[in-house]
Amino acid sequence: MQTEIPCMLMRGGTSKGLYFLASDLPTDSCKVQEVLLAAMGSPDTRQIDGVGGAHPLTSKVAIVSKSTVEDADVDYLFMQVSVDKPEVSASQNCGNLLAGVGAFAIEMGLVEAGDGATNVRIRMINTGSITVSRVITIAGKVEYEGDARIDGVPGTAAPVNLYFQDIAGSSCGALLPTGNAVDLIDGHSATCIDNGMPVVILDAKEFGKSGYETPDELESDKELKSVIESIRLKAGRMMNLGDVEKKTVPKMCLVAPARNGGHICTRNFIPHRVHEAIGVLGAVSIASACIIADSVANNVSTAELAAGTQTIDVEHPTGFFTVEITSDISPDGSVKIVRTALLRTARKIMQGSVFIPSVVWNPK
Ligand code: NQM
Repeated sequence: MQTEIPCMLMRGGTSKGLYFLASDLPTDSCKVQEVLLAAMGSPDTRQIDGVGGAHPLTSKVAIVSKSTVEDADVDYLFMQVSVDKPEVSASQNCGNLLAGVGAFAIEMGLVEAGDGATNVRIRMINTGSITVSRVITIAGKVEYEGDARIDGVPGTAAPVNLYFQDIAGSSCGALLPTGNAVDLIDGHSATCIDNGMPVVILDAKEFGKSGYETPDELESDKELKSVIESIRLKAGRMMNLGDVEKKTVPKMCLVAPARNGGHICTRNFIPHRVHEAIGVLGAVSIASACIIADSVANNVSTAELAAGTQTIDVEHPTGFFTVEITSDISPDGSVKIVRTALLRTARKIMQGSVFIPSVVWNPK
């Protein structure tokens, strides 16, 4: 008999994945990984024997439980399930799947819904940081429908507002983990930054690219990918992430001047496929780099170097990602990011059970 595990399939922002209660999964973390691989149908480029969508952005998992700390309502552990390798990684956060966590927590009775909207305090276990997610709730139920629109998702839905505080250095220990706004890696200028997601920012021009290529054009350029991977492996060590060969961080971002009215144009390697849009915390890190003097991002962006609150529009292959950023200048003159806020949407697509072959997990 196959093992039946309750779960929900949700779109969170521009990603999609399975949402589980931690209590429905095995207690042993190795077993959890085997179960998630089987649920998604990995390793297999088509993920034909599971629910994964044959792309890293649709091969994601959120594991949610009541929080064990006082200042959060729920704990959220993000797991990236590799499509074509038998690998599951907890080395990064996912701000897109995060957009569905508040709704899932309310639906599963972990958080009581307020009238009109409910603020859910979510501890992101992967990095230990806390975010507040504002979910629209009407008469005690999550409202998924509404007028909010985000680029990369057709149609409209109810808004999910996400607020981040103190996420600088959450994976690498510092906003600028190398101590510099710019480093030279393999002869290229690189800004290594972590404001919620470790990202290495590179000037597309230095790589013979315009920065306006399509994801397919960039993905099919094998030489470019190998040059970028070589920089990534070195940057990973410089950013206190150790050997990142099997990790999904740091992300690699090619930047160019905005050309559609935004502040900067981006193409993101996550890290081996090119994003059709942009990751949430990836966008937060890149927007933060835009207001750091001399960074690779600042050099091509039109963002102002002033402290205070400003809105930064990050262009990506399918539109814009807008980050509201509040910054301060520390006594030593360095930039301190105080708070960021952004808009996502999420939708419950399916609720039921995923069936796992008993050879993978048979708890009876
Ligand atoms: O950066 C893609 C996504 C992500 C992650 C990635 C994300 C984030 O679009 O917070 O959302 O792996 O870079 O889901």
